Amino acid sequence: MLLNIHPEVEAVLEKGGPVVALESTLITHGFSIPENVEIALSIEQVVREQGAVPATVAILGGEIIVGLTPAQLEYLGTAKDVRKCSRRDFPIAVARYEDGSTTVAGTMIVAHKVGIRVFATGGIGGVHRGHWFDESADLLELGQTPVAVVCAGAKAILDLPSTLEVLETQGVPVIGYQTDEFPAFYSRQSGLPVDLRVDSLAEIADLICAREALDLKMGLLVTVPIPVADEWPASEAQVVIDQAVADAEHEGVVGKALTPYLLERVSELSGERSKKANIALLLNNARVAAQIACALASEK
Ligand code: PSU
Ligand code: MN
Repeated sequence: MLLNIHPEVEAVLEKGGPVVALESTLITHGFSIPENVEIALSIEQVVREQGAVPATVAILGGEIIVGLTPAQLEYLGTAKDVRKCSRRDFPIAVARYEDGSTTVAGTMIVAHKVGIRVFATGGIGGVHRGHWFDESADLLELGQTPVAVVCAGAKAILDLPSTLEVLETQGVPVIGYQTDEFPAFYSRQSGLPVDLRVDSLAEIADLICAREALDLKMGLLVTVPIPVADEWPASEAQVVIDQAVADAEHEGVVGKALTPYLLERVSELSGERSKKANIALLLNNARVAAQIACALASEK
């Protein structure tokens, strides 16, 4: 079977209950063994604590899995040569019976196929600094796949103004949850405005329902700033990020390897600092996404 939905996830979806999709590239390309699996399990736990069901998405042996079991998650977290899957990678991974982790783009595709309306991640991909032709497939997916993506904005390893321009071109509403500014992942502010600030979960649910009623096919980006206590101040982060970007340039890293390279380099250069912030914002986003899923489920 091409698509394998975990029975628990399927049962909740059938009732219109709250489900939150989760990506798996952060497990295979974002963090290292064994903390990657621990982090993924904690994210799932946070979703459950809010009363929603987590559905981590990946490809195992060419089969698309919606809702990894803990054993499958452990396997993926330790497997070698896992393909990082955005839209273009699906036919390859499926036809060749490969293991694949899904990016934001890849997870949106699968979430929409099975009727999951809300998806939590850390940060979306964007336009790379100095490589303006390198636009993450996440941005184009947001333009064509109707899923609400909850994130802490995009990392300052990216060109944030250009990223927001592409989101505008793609017709993606950028919502700030309790913020006027587009968050910059490790830090709460970027100096760039969101399209709309909302302060309640009910307002987010209304926006999702309005988009659905209009039958518009784009995603909705819900940005949530990292909690104040966990923030890595932009002034400190920027020095490290500039160094990582320069190193990537020097080493000639391009294409799908660029984002994982930059993430790892920032982590190395900052010690535990970037990782600590990254984990904190992932848990926070999962919590907000689960609350949105619950608000949506109770609207009907
Ligand atoms: N940003 C992060 N951590 C991540 C990613 C992005 O802070 O792990 C991952 C996500 O899965 C995202 C992908 O969808 O990288 C984007 O990769 P690219 O830039 O190659 O499209
Ligand atoms: Mn890219």
